[in-house]
Amino acid sequence: MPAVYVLNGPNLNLLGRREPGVYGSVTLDEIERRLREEAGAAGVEMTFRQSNLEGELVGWVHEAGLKGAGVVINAGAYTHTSLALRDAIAGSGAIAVEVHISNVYAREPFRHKSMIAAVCAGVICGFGPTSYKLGLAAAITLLRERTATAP
Ligand code: CA2
Repeated sequence: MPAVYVLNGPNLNLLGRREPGVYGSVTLDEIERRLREEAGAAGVEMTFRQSNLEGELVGWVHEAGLKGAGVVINAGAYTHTSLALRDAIAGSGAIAVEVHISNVYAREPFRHKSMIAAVCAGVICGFGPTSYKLGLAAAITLLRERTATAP
């Protein structure tokens, strides 16, 4: 059964409780619930985690890679700063999809640069919680393509 890790970075535990004007009113628990429905319907095993610690996220990327799982990652502010996460994604061999709730390109210039985008298969941003659903669908599609073309 294909597996996908959905990883969330710093402060995303505050979703739906603070700054609703920027990030909306849907909580991270509700995003997890919606994704579990999607993953279940697709026959995919989903692991959903959040951490405010860079090293913990790095460890989970390694874990996903060792299991041959895909990764959907909203790295939060670490997106723009973390060489460690970039190296972890590149080194893990995992198929990774970067997602963001907000349209980072419509925001401050410091959010226009992603440290991890180049080592991800692609980036989805600006669709609110739907970014996660699109990211999961992309990761599942890529995992299935990889399996279909494996020697
Ligand atoms: O739009 C996204 O998903 C972001 O990854 C969210 C990050 C931000 O640093 C990125 O540039 C874009 C921030 C996550 C913090 O989430 C909060 C939610 C509610 C209240 C405060 C922070």
